[in-house]
Amino acid sequence: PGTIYLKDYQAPNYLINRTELHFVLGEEETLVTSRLHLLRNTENGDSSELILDGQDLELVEIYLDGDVLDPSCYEVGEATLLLRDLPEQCLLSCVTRIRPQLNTSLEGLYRSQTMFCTQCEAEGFRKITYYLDRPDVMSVFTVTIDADADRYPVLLSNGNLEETSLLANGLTRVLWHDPFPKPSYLFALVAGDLEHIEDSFTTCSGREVALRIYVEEKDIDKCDHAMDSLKRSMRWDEEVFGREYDLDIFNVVAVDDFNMGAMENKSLNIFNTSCVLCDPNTTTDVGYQRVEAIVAHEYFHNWSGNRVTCRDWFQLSLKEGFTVFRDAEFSSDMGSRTVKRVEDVTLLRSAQFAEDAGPMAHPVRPESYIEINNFYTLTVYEKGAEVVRMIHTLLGPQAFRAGSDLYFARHDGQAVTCEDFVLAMEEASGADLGQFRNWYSQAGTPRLTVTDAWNKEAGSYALTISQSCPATPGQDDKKPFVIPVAMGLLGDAGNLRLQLQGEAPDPDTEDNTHMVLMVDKPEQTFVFEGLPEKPVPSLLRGFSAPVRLEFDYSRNDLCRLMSGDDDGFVRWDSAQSLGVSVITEVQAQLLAGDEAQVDPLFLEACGALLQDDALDPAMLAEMLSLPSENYLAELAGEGAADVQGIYRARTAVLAAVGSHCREALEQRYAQLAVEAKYAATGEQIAARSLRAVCLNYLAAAGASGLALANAQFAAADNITERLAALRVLSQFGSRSDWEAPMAKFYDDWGHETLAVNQWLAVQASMPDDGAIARVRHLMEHPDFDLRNPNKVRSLVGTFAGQNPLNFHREDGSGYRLLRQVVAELNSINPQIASRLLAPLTKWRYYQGRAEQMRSELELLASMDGLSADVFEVVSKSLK
Ligand code: DPP
Ligand code: ZN
Repeated sequence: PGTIYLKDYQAPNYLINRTELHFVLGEEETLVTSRLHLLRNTENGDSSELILDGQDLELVEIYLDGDVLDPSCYEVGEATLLLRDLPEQCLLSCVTRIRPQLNTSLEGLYRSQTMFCTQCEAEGFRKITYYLDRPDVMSVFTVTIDADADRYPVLLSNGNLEETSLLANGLTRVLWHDPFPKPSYLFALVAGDLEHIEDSFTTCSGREVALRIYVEEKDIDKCDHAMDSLKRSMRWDEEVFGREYDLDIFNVVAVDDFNMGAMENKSLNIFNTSCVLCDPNTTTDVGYQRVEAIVAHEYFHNWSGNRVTCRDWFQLSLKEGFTVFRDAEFSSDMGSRTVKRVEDVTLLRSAQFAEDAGPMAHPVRPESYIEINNFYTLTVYEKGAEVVRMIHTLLGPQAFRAGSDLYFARHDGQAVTCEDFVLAMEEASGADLGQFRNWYSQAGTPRLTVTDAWNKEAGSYALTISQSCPATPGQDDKKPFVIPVAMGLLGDAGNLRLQLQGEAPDPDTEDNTHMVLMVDKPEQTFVFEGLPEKPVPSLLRGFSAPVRLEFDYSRNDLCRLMSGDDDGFVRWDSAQSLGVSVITEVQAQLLAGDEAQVDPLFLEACGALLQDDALDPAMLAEMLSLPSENYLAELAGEGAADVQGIYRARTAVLAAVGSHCREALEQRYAQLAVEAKYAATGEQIAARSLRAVCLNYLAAAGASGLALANAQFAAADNITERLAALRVLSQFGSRSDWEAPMAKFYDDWGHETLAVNQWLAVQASMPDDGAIARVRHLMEHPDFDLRNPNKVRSLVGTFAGQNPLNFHREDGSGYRLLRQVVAELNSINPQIASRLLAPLTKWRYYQGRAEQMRSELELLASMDGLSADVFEVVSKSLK
């Protein structure tokens, strides 16, 4: 497979102004007739040759302007259709035969259970018909679908339904027309025997929009939360971004077999069932929040993605980074802003930082790829959103909104670049984002090293901040970034007034305790004056930039920030840092053969937190959660992560806190019991999350915690509490503790796919010696299916990603298991195979494991028939 470069971008030499498609859906095969209204793109030369994309297609007929095309005028290649001597304007028509029933890649048109559905982003449309399958070719689509009336009473595509008729042969025919030009990746089709719920939304200008969610009949009661979320998203986008919906209909369809979470096809969003269905017995609290966020994300794409789309796939973050920023703002407004921020930063630091330090590291706007599917990454999405957030911080909310308005107004109906976005932000605000653009072009996580100096006589305090960025593949030397460092200074009685040396006091704010320092040079010193005492610096408030920050805090300083800072994020982050430092210390003690001695300071800090009734329980739950094993491994650095040591130390700290704070934990646990019927309200969710944290500590500390977990499992009226109990029992108990409840869970909920998936995940993350045999055994379970991405992710993905102790077993059996599954999936579903592989690519991190991990990668590399997806990840990570 070859490499594609951003620098080679060329505009298409033909445009497709109108696209008419006719599908005849059958049980063996589907016939697709296309009518493409082509127009030469004279801006881009006058070549009469056109190369269309096409994959796994059988070309049955081909016509030009109504006449059969002479075979000398075209050539069918492996993944192309080459056309010669095309007139400047013409109608090209093709009939292709495809076999959706055999399509296990879940790209293009395929079967999921009893229905037909599509997934065309990024390059799936070429598996439907020959086309210019690239986002800068925008076309008005008209779609006719013929299908068996009994089997497929529901036939959907983008835009408006214009006609329905019954054909003589027992087929229904529908005609859909989408007035908005769109790229092929936003095309969608669904056919099935589906039920739907319906609601409506009145837009700010008074248009009535019909909202429908389509699901299999058995799931019809699980749609309400998604519908409410959709309406909230539509209102929020009007209020906060001034974006109104533009058609009279908006459809959502839930499908079981789906590679991604969901897809923003114009007016026909297709969702993975796991990201849209909600029921207290199948969906956890976190799941409810995820559904709200993803419904919003896909809806927001209607403007940031669909009305204004990407010129090429290197610009993916243009729509994804911006839309993740938008959905994060939405979630913050719907719930707790600080908790949402903590969740996002946790993901960024434990997974995106690792990606940015690994063999697949790439800039937010990559410069090359082999397989674009490999670039739907945490870097493009989450770091991309952080870059947009920094622009928001630099410009302020009003200028940012002006920039967003200008961007949408100027580029409506166009396919544009990240540069166009930045230009609109600059023009609307007057800001110079020249150097800021390095965030788009340079990979790697910048490191900020901060030192301080206190001058008692002068009452001045100096912070010296230096930045650097490690080399990443293809980028050895990095230019300095523009890094907004939001900060404050904490004194004995609270946050201190900030006065920078050489700057006039800010007349607007009497109580000036917060500021954003612009770090844009390799090293800078900021001096604060007029201070009554030596402060503790509160740095990177709200995680104002996606960087690693190093400052030599004492444990006392961290405790002070934890309890006394104005910024919720810094309070949480200080608790994390304290946790890291304590766990690392215990790890060294255990390694030396000593007993674990957990610093009493930490135990008391946890105790104090538990007594803090003023803190939001959701926030308290976050502050009391120890850093994850993965994050600790990431912090250990290359060649130094000792998973067993980390696990033992972390468990010892859990147990120590559990014993030390037993009374307070038991008290909180009891107090927070939710008596009311399950509801996914902020208050209930907060209570359950803090209870789960308490239960975890108590169970780590011994039998009484396990007894509580058992009682919780028996009494729960929802999956959140059931799973929390099962998790605790299976993490800290012995077989006799978890065996019966594990079996009971399946007996009770085995008929609910989404519940079974989580049951698989709990078992995949168990730390005991039987884990690998258990995962292999579960792969034989009648409910497991290698063709279903959700099942694979739940069982194998969780095992490799969330069970470090067993994945990294010394005998290499964890690696072997993953390699075998990837090898099998390579031909079934390359996209999922390549994603699953990620944990093996981190071979540089793990102490004493590099050879074993590499050798599994090498085995994959030597396989016949390796997909481009897996090839790219394997070959880059072996470099
Ligand atoms: N469906 C994916 C998303 O919305 C890709 N566009 O992020
Ligand atoms: Zn998206």
